[in-house]
Amino acid sequence: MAYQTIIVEIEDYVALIRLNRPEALNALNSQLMRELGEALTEADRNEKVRCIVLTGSEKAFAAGADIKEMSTKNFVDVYTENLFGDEIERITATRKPIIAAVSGYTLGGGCELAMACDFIICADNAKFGQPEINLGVMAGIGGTQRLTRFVGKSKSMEMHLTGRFMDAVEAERAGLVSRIVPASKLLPEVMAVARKIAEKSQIAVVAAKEAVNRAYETTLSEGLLFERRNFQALFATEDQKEGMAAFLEKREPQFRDK
Ligand code: CO8
Repeated sequence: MAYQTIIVEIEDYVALIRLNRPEALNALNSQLMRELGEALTEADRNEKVRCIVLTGSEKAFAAGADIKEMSTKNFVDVYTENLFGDEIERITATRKPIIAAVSGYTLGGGCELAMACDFIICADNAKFGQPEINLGVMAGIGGTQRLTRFVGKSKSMEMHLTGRFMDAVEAERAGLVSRIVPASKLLPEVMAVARKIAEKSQIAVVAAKEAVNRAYETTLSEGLLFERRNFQALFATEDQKEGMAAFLEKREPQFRDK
């Protein structure tokens, strides 16, 4: 499919989706969010995709929702359109793992988009923030909830109320990102992680992703039960037999997603 605001490449079972509005530091407008949703739906369906990487440019993952596009809207517009509401849910509904490879400005809706992915690996030049307060508004696609779960109330509250940015080191220390890599190595590193995930049994990958995400949605006892059922269910797969046999036979497993 031809997109104007994103670029999609598929290689080695990994779909690399690049946000591509360099003139606006990848600000998220309606077209970009719609195209991203379509690309994720395609990637989820495509048998040649086993992991997804979402990235921007070295200067900006995304500098927020498009302020120009939003500036003329009133309450009725954003309420009726449910601006970006469906699109952000499309990201969390994606069954295959999505890694956010984040470099430079990752602000407002851009930070919220990265946090809606399954995990974030960032470059050493990354800057995270929820500066909507400076525009007389606030986060609207998950920032107050997801950032708080990632970094705790104090830091999240301070960031939402002051609009200050967090650098990569602070983000890693606070648990927002899984790790930091040099900006020039970001994409090769993240693609290597994605290829590693793509080699696993995809049944186990989806089951594990579902279970980790449950930790954000439910009580501990329900989450533990969900985990146990997924664990038990994996014993109905050929990949479990293959994975354990390969270990005992000291060879690499050949997973077939069965
Ligand atoms: N929207 C639209 N255009 C943008 C945005 C944006 N968020 N960010 C940058 N741009 C544009 C600039 O206007 C500029 O365009 P032009 O050259 O035509 O003037 C171009 O990108 C380059 O930007 P700068 O010249 O400002 O670059 P600097 O390196 O000087 O500064 C900054 C970089 C610090 C990132 C600066 O651009 C900035 O502060 N951007 C805005 C950051 C921001 O406030 N983000 C939050 C936006 S609101 C939001 O995300 C709401 C989320 C909730 C969504 C709910 C549903 C919609």
